[in-house]
Amino acid sequence: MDESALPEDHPRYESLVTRHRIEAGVDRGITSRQGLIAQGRGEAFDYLLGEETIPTADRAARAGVARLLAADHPVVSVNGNVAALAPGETVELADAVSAALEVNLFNRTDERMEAIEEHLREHGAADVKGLTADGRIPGLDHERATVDADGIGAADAVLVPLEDGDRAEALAAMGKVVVAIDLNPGSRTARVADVPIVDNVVRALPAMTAHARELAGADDGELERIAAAFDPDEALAAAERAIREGEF
Ligand code: PTJ
Repeated sequence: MDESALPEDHPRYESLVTRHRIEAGVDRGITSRQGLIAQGRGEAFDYLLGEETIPTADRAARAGVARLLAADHPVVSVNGNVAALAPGETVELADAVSAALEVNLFNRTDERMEAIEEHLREHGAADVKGLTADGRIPGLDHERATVDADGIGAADAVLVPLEDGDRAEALAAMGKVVVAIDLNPGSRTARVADVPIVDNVVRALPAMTAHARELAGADDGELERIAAAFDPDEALAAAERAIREGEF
Protein backbone atom coordinates (compact mmCIF):
# COMPACT_ATOMS: atom_id res chain seq x y z
CA MET A 1 0.00 0.00 0.00
CA ASP A 2 1.23 3.52 -0.78
CA GLU A 3 1.54 5.90 2.19
CA SER A 4 -1.06 8.18 0.60
CA ALA A 5 -3.61 5.34 0.79
CA LEU A 6 -3.50 5.23 4.61
CA PRO A 7 -6.77 6.44 6.24
CA GLU A 8 -6.01 9.96 7.52
CA ASP A 9 -9.02 9.89 9.87
CA HIS A 10 -7.68 6.84 11.69
CA PRO A 11 -7.15 7.76 15.39
CA ARG A 12 -3.62 6.37 15.22
CA TYR A 13 -2.77 7.68 11.75
CA GLU A 14 0.75 8.86 12.68
CA SER A 15 1.56 5.42 14.02
CA LEU A 16 0.29 3.82 10.81
CA VAL A 17 2.53 6.14 8.78
CA THR A 18 5.64 5.29 10.78
CA ARG A 19 4.92 1.56 10.55
CA HIS A 20 4.45 1.90 6.84
CA ARG A 21 7.74 3.79 6.44
CA ILE A 22 9.70 1.17 8.40
CA GLU A 23 8.14 -1.60 6.33
CA ALA A 24 9.00 0.24 3.11
CA GLY A 25 12.53 0.76 4.47
CA VAL A 26 12.95 -2.99 4.90
CA ASP A 27 11.61 -3.59 1.38
CA ARG A 28 14.13 -1.10 -0.04
CA GLY A 29 17.07 -2.62 1.81
CA ILE A 30 17.49 0.46 4.03
CA THR A 31 16.16 -0.82 7.34
CA SER A 32 17.25 -4.11 8.91
CA ARG A 33 14.62 -6.65 9.91
CA GLN A 34 15.71 -6.05 13.49
CA GLY A 35 14.68 -2.47 12.87
CA LEU A 36 11.07 -3.68 12.87
CA ILE A 37 11.54 -4.97 16.40
CA ALA A 38 13.22 -1.75 17.52
CA GLN A 39 10.27 0.19 16.06
CA GLY A 40 7.82 -1.96 18.04
CA ARG A 41 9.75 -1.28 21.21
CA GLY A 42 9.72 2.43 20.49
CA GLU A 43 6.00 2.44 19.70
CA ALA A 44 5.18 0.88 23.05
CA PHE A 45 6.94 3.71 24.88
CA ASP A 46 5.43 6.32 22.59
CA TYR A 47 1.97 4.96 23.38
CA LEU A 48 2.70 5.26 27.11
CA LEU A 49 3.93 8.83 26.62
CA GLY A 50 0.63 9.74 24.94
CA GLU A 51 2.26 9.93 21.48
CA GLU A 52 3.19 13.53 22.08
CA THR A 53 6.26 15.55 22.92
CA ILE A 54 6.36 16.14 26.67
CA PRO A 55 7.67 19.58 27.75
CA THR A 56 10.94 18.20 29.18
CA ALA A 57 11.64 16.49 25.85
CA ASP A 58 11.26 19.81 24.06
CA ARG A 59 13.66 21.43 26.55
CA ALA A 60 16.07 18.55 25.91
CA ALA A 61 15.75 19.10 22.16
CA ARG A 62 16.74 22.74 22.65
CA ALA A 63 19.68 21.81 24.91
CA GLY A 64 20.78 19.17 22.40
CA VAL A 65 20.74 21.74 19.62
CA ALA A 66 22.76 24.15 21.80
CA ARG A 67 25.40 21.41 22.28
CA LEU A 68 25.52 20.69 18.54
CA LEU A 69 25.73 24.38 17.61
CA ALA A 70 28.54 24.91 20.13
CA ALA A 71 30.56 21.94 18.84
CA ASP A 72 33.51 22.25 16.43
CA HIS A 73 32.77 18.99 14.58
CA PRO A 74 29.17 17.89 15.15
CA VAL A 75 27.96 14.75 13.36
CA VAL A 76 24.44 13.40 12.93
CA SER A 77 24.57 9.61 12.91
CA VAL A 78 22.02 7.85 10.70
CA ASN A 79 20.92 4.22 10.92
CA GLY A 80 18.40 2.20 8.95
CA ASN A 81 15.40 3.18 11.09
CA VAL A 82 16.09 6.91 11.02
CA ALA A 83 16.75 6.85 7.27
CA ALA A 84 13.38 5.20 6.69
CA LEU A 85 11.38 7.28 9.18
CA ALA A 86 12.67 10.81 8.63
CA PRO A 87 15.28 11.17 5.86
CA GLY A 88 14.38 14.73 4.84
CA GLU A 89 14.06 15.89 8.46
CA THR A 90 17.49 14.40 9.26
CA VAL A 91 19.14 16.22 6.34
CA GLU A 92 17.44 19.49 7.31
CA LEU A 93 18.62 19.26 10.91
CA ALA A 94 22.21 18.49 9.87
CA ASP A 95 22.11 21.60 7.65
CA ALA A 96 20.59 23.75 10.39
CA VAL A 97 23.34 22.88 12.92
CA SER A 98 26.13 22.64 10.29
CA ALA A 99 26.76 19.00 11.14
CA ALA A 100 28.11 16.25 8.92
CA LEU A 101 25.81 13.31 8.17
CA GLU A 102 27.25 9.85 8.69
CA VAL A 103 25.65 6.49 8.05
CA ASN A 104 26.57 4.28 11.01
CA LEU A 105 24.98 0.85 11.21
CA PHE A 106 24.67 -1.76 13.89
CA ASN A 107 24.06 -4.45 11.26
CA ARG A 108 26.48 -3.05 8.70
CA THR A 109 26.54 -4.35 5.12
CA ASP A 110 27.89 -2.56 2.02
CA GLU A 111 24.48 -2.87 0.36
CA ARG A 112 22.64 -1.14 3.21
CA MET A 113 25.33 1.54 3.55
CA GLU A 114 24.98 2.40 -0.12
CA ALA A 115 21.17 2.24 -0.14
CA ILE A 116 21.01 4.66 2.82
CA GLU A 117 23.58 7.00 1.31
CA GLU A 118 21.56 7.16 -1.90
CA HIS A 119 18.30 7.64 0.01
CA LEU A 120 19.77 10.59 1.95
CA ARG A 121 21.08 12.14 -1.26
CA GLU A 122 17.58 11.78 -2.79
CA HIS A 123 16.38 13.78 0.24
CA GLY A 124 18.82 16.61 -0.29
CA ALA A 125 22.08 15.54 1.37
CA ALA A 126 25.11 16.95 -0.44
CA ASP A 127 27.69 14.87 1.38
CA VAL A 128 27.20 11.61 3.26
CA LYS A 129 29.98 10.09 5.35
CA GLY A 130 30.37 6.54 6.56
CA LEU A 131 31.55 4.72 3.47
CA THR A 132 35.26 5.55 3.79
CA ALA A 133 35.29 3.40 6.92
CA ASP A 134 38.85 4.25 7.96
CA GLY A 135 38.19 4.67 11.69
CA ARG A 136 36.96 2.57 14.60
CA ILE A 137 35.11 3.14 17.84
CA PRO A 138 37.33 1.52 20.50
CA GLY A 139 35.75 -1.10 22.75
CA LEU A 140 33.26 -2.46 20.22
CA ASP A 141 33.63 -5.60 18.17
CA HIS A 142 32.81 -6.28 14.53
CA GLU A 143 31.42 -4.00 11.89
CA ARG A 144 29.30 -1.86 14.19
CA ALA A 145 32.55 -0.18 15.37
CA THR A 146 33.36 1.09 11.87
CA VAL A 147 33.24 4.87 11.31
CA ASP A 148 34.89 7.52 9.12
CA ALA A 149 38.02 8.90 10.79
CA ASP A 150 37.11 12.47 9.73
CA GLY A 151 33.43 11.95 10.61
CA ILE A 152 32.28 10.33 13.85
CA GLY A 153 35.96 9.51 14.53
CA ALA A 154 36.85 13.21 14.76
CA ALA A 155 33.49 14.47 16.08
CA ASP A 156 33.29 16.31 19.38
CA ALA A 157 29.48 15.97 19.49
CA VAL A 158 27.30 13.25 17.97
CA LEU A 159 23.54 13.11 17.62
CA VAL A 160 22.44 9.49 17.84
CA PRO A 161 18.77 9.16 17.04
CA LEU A 162 17.60 5.68 18.06
CA GLU A 163 20.92 4.11 19.00
CA ASP A 164 22.03 0.79 20.41
CA GLY A 165 23.23 1.15 24.03
CA ASP A 166 26.71 -0.31 23.56
CA ARG A 167 27.64 2.14 20.87
CA ALA A 168 26.23 5.17 22.66
CA GLU A 169 28.29 4.14 25.69
CA ALA A 170 31.44 3.70 23.57
CA LEU A 171 30.98 7.15 21.98
CA ALA A 172 30.59 8.72 25.42
CA ALA A 173 33.72 6.86 26.58
CA MET A 174 35.62 8.50 23.68
CA GLY A 175 34.82 11.84 25.32
CA LYS A 176 32.27 12.92 22.74
CA VAL A 177 29.16 14.84 23.71
CA VAL A 178 26.29 12.42 23.05
CA VAL A 179 22.86 13.80 22.22
CA ALA A 180 20.40 10.90 21.96
CA ILE A 181 16.81 10.57 20.83
CA ASP A 182 15.27 7.50 22.45
CA LEU A 183 11.69 6.85 23.52
CA ASN A 184 12.80 4.57 26.36
CA PRO A 185 14.00 6.72 29.30
CA GLY A 186 15.45 3.58 30.92
CA SER A 187 17.58 2.54 27.95
CA ARG A 188 21.35 2.60 28.27
CA THR A 189 21.48 5.08 25.40
CA ALA A 190 19.26 7.53 27.26
CA ARG A 191 21.21 6.98 30.50
CA VAL A 192 24.68 7.58 29.04
CA ALA A 193 23.67 10.55 26.88
CA ASP A 194 24.68 14.06 27.93
CA VAL A 195 21.36 15.14 26.47
CA PRO A 196 18.67 12.41 26.31
CA ILE A 197 15.66 13.48 24.27
CA VAL A 198 12.83 11.11 25.21
CA ASP A 199 10.69 11.53 22.12
CA ASN A 200 9.90 9.94 18.78
CA VAL A 201 12.48 10.80 16.10
CA VAL A 202 9.65 11.81 13.76
CA ARG A 203 8.69 14.62 16.17
CA ALA A 204 12.09 15.39 17.71
CA LEU A 205 14.07 15.97 14.50
CA PRO A 206 11.84 18.75 13.08
CA ALA A 207 11.51 20.28 16.57
CA MET A 208 15.31 20.41 16.82
CA THR A 209 15.55 22.09 13.42
CA ALA A 210 13.08 24.75 14.58
CA HIS A 211 15.21 25.35 17.71
CA ALA A 212 18.37 25.49 15.58
CA ARG A 213 16.89 28.15 13.32
CA GLU A 214 15.82 30.18 16.32
CA LEU A 215 19.25 29.86 17.95
CA ALA A 216 21.18 30.55 14.74
CA GLY A 217 22.39 33.96 15.95
CA ALA A 218 23.09 32.92 19.55
CA ASP A 219 26.58 33.54 20.89
CA ASP A 220 28.68 30.94 22.73
CA GLY A 221 27.63 32.29 26.11
CA GLU A 222 23.94 31.82 25.38
CA LEU A 223 24.47 28.30 24.00
CA GLU A 224 26.47 27.45 27.10
CA ARG A 225 23.71 28.77 29.39
CA ILE A 226 21.05 26.70 27.61
CA ALA A 227 23.19 23.56 27.77
CA ALA A 228 24.12 24.11 31.44
CA ALA A 229 20.51 24.67 32.48
CA PHE A 230 19.55 21.19 31.26
CA ASP A 231 19.70 18.35 33.78
CA PRO A 232 19.64 14.89 32.11
CA ASP A 233 18.66 13.02 35.28
CA GLU A 234 15.75 15.35 35.89
CA ALA A 235 14.61 14.94 32.26
CA LEU A 236 14.70 11.15 32.50
CA ALA A 237 12.84 11.23 35.81
CA ALA A 238 10.16 13.48 34.26
CA ALA A 239 9.75 11.07 31.34
CA GLU A 240 9.39 8.12 33.70
CA ARG A 241 6.76 10.03 35.70
CA ALA A 242 4.91 10.82 32.49
CA ILE A 243 4.84 7.12 31.63
CA ARG A 244 3.81 6.00 35.12
CA GLU A 245 1.31 8.64 36.03
CA GLY A 246 0.53 10.63 32.93
CA GLU A 247 2.05 13.60 34.79
CA PHE A 248 4.14 15.98 32.77
O1 PTJ B 1 20.11 0.14 11.09
P1 PTJ B 1 21.00 -0.52 12.09
O2 PTJ B 1 21.66 -1.75 11.53
O3 PTJ B 1 22.03 0.42 12.67
O4 PTJ B 1 20.13 -1.05 13.33
C1 PTJ B 1 19.34 -0.12 14.04
C2 PTJ B 1 18.59 -0.76 15.23
C3 PTJ B 1 17.57 0.25 15.71
C4 PTJ B 1 17.90 -2.04 14.78
C5 PTJ B 1 19.59 -1.09 16.35
O5 PTJ B 1 20.31 0.08 16.67
C6 PTJ B 1 18.91 -1.67 17.56
O6 PTJ B 1 18.74 -2.88 17.68
O7 PTJ B 1 18.50 -0.78 18.46
P2 PTJ B 1 17.77 -1.19 19.85
O8 PTJ B 1 18.81 -1.76 20.76
O9 PTJ B 1 16.54 -1.97 19.58
O10 PTJ B 1 17.38 0.21 20.43
C7 PTJ B 1 16.49 1.04 19.79
C8 PTJ B 1 15.98 2.06 20.82
O11 PTJ B 1 15.32 3.08 20.11
C9 PTJ B 1 14.99 1.48 21.82
O12 PTJ B 1 15.25 2.00 23.11
C10 PTJ B 1 13.62 1.99 21.34
O13 PTJ B 1 12.73 2.25 22.40
C11 PTJ B 1 14.01 3.30 20.64
N1 PTJ B 1 13.14 3.66 19.51
C12 PTJ B 1 12.57 2.85 18.60
N2 PTJ B 1 11.87 3.55 17.69
C13 PTJ B 1 12.02 4.86 18.01
C14 PTJ B 1 12.84 4.94 19.18
N3 PTJ B 1 13.19 6.10 19.74
C15 PTJ B 1 12.73 7.24 19.14
N4 PTJ B 1 11.94 7.24 18.03
C16 PTJ B 1 11.57 6.09 17.44
N5 PTJ B 1 10.79 6.10 16.34
